[in-house]
Amino acid sequence: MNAPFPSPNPPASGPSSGKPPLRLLIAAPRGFCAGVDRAIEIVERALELYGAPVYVRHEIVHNKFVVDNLKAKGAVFVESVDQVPDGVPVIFSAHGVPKAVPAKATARGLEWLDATCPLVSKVHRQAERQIADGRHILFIGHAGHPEVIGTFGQVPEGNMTLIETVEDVAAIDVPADRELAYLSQTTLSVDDTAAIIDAILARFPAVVAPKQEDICYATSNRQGAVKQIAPDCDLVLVIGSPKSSNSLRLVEVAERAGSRGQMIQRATDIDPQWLADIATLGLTAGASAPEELVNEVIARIKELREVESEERVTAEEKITFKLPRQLAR
Ligand code: 0K2
Ligand code: SF4
Repeated sequence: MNAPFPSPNPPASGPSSGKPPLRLLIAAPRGFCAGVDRAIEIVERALELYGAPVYVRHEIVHNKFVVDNLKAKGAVFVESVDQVPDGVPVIFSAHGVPKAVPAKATARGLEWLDATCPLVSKVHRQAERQIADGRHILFIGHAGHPEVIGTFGQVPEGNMTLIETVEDVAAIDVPADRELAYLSQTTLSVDDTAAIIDAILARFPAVVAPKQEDICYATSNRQGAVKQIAPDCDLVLVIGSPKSSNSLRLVEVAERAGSRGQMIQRATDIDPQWLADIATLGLTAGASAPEELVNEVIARIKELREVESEERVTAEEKITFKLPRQLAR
């Protein structure tokens, strides 16, 4: 006989949950990298040291959840140093800034802290060195991205040409006797960048390469992890912001590896219909997306399906970066 009322505590999952099974493949590494950890810690430590408000130029990293948490602690986010009141410290985001930005802050007598990832700063120093050695730089990156704007702002105007695609290489217009070097944004597609570099080398065999790859370890490890799971997945969810270059690249990698890819900012973005007909779901998170959001998404998926999960680890990451000396304890 059927019970007159539904049980007050129905099983959330399990064989009797009645939910269809779903295999969940979770990519690792995923989520926060060392540069993001450091940038967020800089804002938190600055709030402790100076007290609120502390101003931050641009989203410290491209993640609304991170930014909202820091706002709640007293950080104020602006797009220009001009918006920072006198006497209040300002922090520059992980993506880096043109040289003119700290110069303006100094000229105004503002105290400033630089949360630029050391791996982005390394590209800045290489750009300066290539210019000092008399070379013109071919810079592989995405127009309008703050990291690209910051790196272009390390050298005098007219010394760097932006290359976004293989087609752009054919259109490069620099005097034949000008020595060339190439550099790149840290958060690009490993495969697209390799194709662009091949095209540059084919046209300019004498071009000077960076000492070490500019695409950072976190970007390439997260792409490698998605490549490993995507062929087994019907859909890969990427937790990240549409502004986040490294996260957008993970969606592309999933799609090129034979799955579908979908970016979500948090669990509430999941349309249950996406899961309706699938057997295997992949999950990863961009370098600016906290693990808290990964856990939230897993919990939501478990509300919808009977989940059997497996984490696939393709690399170990142990790298950490020191804080700026003003904040070192
Ligand atoms: O991937 P993006 O450069 O757009 O930046 P985020 O999503 O904020 O990730 C942190 C990386 C910052 C610098 O590389
Ligand atoms: Fe640094 Fe790479 Fe993280 Fe960007 S994605 S903050 S370059 S470690």
